[in-house]
Amino acid sequence: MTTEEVKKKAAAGAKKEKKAVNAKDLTVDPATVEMIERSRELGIETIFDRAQTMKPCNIGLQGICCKNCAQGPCRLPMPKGGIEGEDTRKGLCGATPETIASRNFARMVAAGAAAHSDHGRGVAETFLAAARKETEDYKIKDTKKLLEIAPDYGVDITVEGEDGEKLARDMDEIAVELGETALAQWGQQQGEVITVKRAPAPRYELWKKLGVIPRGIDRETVEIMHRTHMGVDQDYENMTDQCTRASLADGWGGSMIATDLQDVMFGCPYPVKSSANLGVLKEDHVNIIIHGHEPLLSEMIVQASELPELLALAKEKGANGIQLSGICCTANEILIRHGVPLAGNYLQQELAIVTGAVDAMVVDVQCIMENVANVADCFHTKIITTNPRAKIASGNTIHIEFDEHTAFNDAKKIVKEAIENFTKRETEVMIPDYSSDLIAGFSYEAINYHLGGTFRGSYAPLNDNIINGRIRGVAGVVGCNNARATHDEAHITIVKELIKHDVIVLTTGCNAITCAKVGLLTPESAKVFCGAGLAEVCETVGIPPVLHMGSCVDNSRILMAATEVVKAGGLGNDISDLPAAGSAPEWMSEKAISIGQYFVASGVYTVFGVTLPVSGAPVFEDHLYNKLEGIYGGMWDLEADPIKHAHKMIAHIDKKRKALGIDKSRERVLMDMAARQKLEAA
Ligand code: NFS
Ligand code: SF4
Repeated sequence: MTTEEVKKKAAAGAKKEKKAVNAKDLTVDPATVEMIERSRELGIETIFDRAQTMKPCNIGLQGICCKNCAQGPCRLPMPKGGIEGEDTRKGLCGATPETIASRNFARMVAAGAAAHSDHGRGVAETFLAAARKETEDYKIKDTKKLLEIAPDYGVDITVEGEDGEKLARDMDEIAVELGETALAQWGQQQGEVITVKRAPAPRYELWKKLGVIPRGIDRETVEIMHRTHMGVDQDYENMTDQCTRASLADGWGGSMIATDLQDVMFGCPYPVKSSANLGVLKEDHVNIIIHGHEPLLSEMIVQASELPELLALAKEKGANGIQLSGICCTANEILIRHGVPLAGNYLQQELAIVTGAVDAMVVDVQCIMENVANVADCFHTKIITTNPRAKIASGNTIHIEFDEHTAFNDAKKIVKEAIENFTKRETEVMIPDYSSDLIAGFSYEAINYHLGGTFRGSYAPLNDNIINGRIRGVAGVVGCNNARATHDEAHITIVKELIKHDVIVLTTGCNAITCAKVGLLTPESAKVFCGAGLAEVCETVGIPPVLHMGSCVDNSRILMAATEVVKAGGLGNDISDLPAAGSAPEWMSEKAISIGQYFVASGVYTVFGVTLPVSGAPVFEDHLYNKLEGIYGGMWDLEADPIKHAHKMIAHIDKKRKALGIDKSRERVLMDMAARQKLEAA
């Protein structure tokens, strides 16, 4: 389509808006500003426009709309001015606001845990196929990691020789048994999800005492669906316990197993260089964007796009090469293992297509906006769906099913489709000229190596720097973008505020992409943005102050890093003792709720931005925000203001430093710094 035709077509589909909000008020990312403006110039409607024309429902926002049976929906909005005296609000069946809000919350946990875990199941199935050599396309690549994790799954890595000596066990045998054990965690009915035992011993014992250790990954999610059916669990505390079981089955189960097995198949990530933002697209290349979550697909596409025959085909079609890039967590997966650049985060998916330079957007599962199909329809861009779970009904997408047994061939077909499409570009290409350098790929193993100095080193040097006060604490800042908040603003403000106060940041998901775009994933940024203590550590070790650990499934890496810190000693006995906090500044996905719950149950104070759908049920809200601290040592919080948000985390970190008796050391470091700066100034 020519540019004029695009305008006509878009105008026919778009709703007329009153007055467009200035793009600069919708995002702090200059590339996104340019592309919002471009979309408007072409008359193409995006989520940024729809967020203006459609406001959220005030009752749903408070979490107190129940539609779990056909006598409802029953809506129990907070009376203006709050509750005076007894709260008499009830649904038809008598359900209280606490019951309704906790049921809705639990269903979010179930959906989030299911999304992560179903991803994990697919990985486990493919892993097993690879181990049994039923597929040529996937291999057991990282045998070092295989041997490291096998014992955690109860898999022997040695066999007894004839004289009783220990001999190395056959690698294929180990892999098959590991795959079988991993896959069995989903359907297991009794006992414990095996990887939960990786938590620090006191944490594991606490869970055991509370009776919240997940029995099987699928079972806990199904039980949430049962409990939230009309007329079942009507006790918000009991419901929260089930949220814990299902979320632990995610974070310490499905997600953790996914990360483990992906690392063994595709390699454990170590730091790589790359770049981020829409400027990574190349006008003279075939641009393929991979969007979604599962590395099973993207790993094959990375390989296919390097095939000489396909590169030759691209040349033949007039392109100078094939440029792969990613959006959302698929982007993070192929970045941390191959250095493939990041095109953008969640809210940039439609805008990537608006550049006119994307020949194919290949999607699998999760966080894919249905509207990409409408935007693509205004251009030559092909949307290629690949997963049988995730098709788009729109007539202008194509489905090339991706099967683990024929994966490489499927990937070749997809890449070829994109190359053929390169010649069909008609609309003027407009790629915003923004991209930033980055270093990513800090698995907990890599952090160990960087801070410890040897592969089998330990977290002791990190702990020392926390104890001596140069590093004030550790924050995990993760999660989505949300069209109800200014794109990227809270992410950047919170992370900068944290590192300015000497809090080192571990990041994943769309937060990681935001940090990448503003240069926070470079060692050089330490000098510019960090407090003196953290800057000194980063400069000495040569690491960025914000460590990119991968996708949202890789939040399990943060749990493992926290566990390593506990093990290294000197900072208490459990994750809840650590000067640490979690944050999801711009969350929107149900996965984030599952993640939040497993962080909290793991002992982490976890602050969400934007909103949480519990404000209409004050007793349940108090349970999440306050009471859980007495049970788990971690609790939820909500703070939409980014500066206050960061300072709530810092206050919690300081509270933990004080409890550990290391608050004074920090004062000494700061005095040292001041003294040194004075000397330097003199
Ligand atoms: Ni996480 Fe990753 Fe992004 Fe949110 Fe979606 S991509 S799995 S859910 S939007 S961070
Ligand atoms: Fe209303 Fe109760 Fe039915 Fe919910 S379960 S819709 S509160 S009657």
